[in-house]
Amino acid sequence: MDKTEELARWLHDARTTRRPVPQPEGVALDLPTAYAVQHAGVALRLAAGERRVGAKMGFTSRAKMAQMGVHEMIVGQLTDAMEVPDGSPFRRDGAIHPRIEPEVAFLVGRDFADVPHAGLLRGAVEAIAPAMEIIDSRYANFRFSLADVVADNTSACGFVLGAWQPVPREIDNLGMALRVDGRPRQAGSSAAILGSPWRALDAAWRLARRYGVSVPAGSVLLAGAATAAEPMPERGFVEVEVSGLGRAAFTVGIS
Ligand code: OOG
Ligand code: MG
Repeated sequence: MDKTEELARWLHDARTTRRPVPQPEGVALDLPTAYAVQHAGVALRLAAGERRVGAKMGFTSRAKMAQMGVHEMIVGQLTDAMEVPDGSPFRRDGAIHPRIEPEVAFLVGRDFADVPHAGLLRGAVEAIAPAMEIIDSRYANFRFSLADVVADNTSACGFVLGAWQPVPREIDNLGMALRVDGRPRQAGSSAAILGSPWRALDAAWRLARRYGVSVPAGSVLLAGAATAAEPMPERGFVEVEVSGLGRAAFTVGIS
């Protein structure tokens, strides 16, 4: 096994056994290698029968960068096994130390590879939805460098999508609220996502091209959290509301 495969397998096993691994010491990955590890990890999931359904941006808001001490955007990959249908339960015992992020999702109607310029991608967006991402670092204490988190598929664990909506004319300042059992936990605006979630789409196109992330037509793209991530409670009804777009929810620990 080469180094890339070995690191991918190590992170894969951490995820499936729910045993976090220490942040690798003395192994300074460069970004192309880190993305190669991410690809190898996704390949392990695809080989196990999962399907690719989209991509996600990370660190598109200052709140997230400050929370994690990381200062560059990253892209990760989503599979069908990660989707938590709106309103359904999430198995918390299947994760290590999950956190929740309020996001918006785009439904992209063209393969990124067929779009010659980032600006042209906006016209290919078919719908938008209120969303939550569930992140769960495979590293102990959520401690990682930029390359470490890229290798760990950007902490991707789960995502919840509300109903798809036609894209409103203005999406640059939508109120975003994350609530647990009706109580506010995080609140922000879509403006926190690079000034506009459209910029997250542009950035996704650039990063996906640079690092060989495949985003076929019909993919979901998560734009990145508008606020800091919130630790997942042991139990409760977790809900995001995005003004003008609606809500998405899941339950944890309630049978
Ligand atoms: C990495 C994932 C960041 C976002 O929305 O900014 C992310 C992490 O914080 O563990 O998904
Ligand atoms: Mg996220």
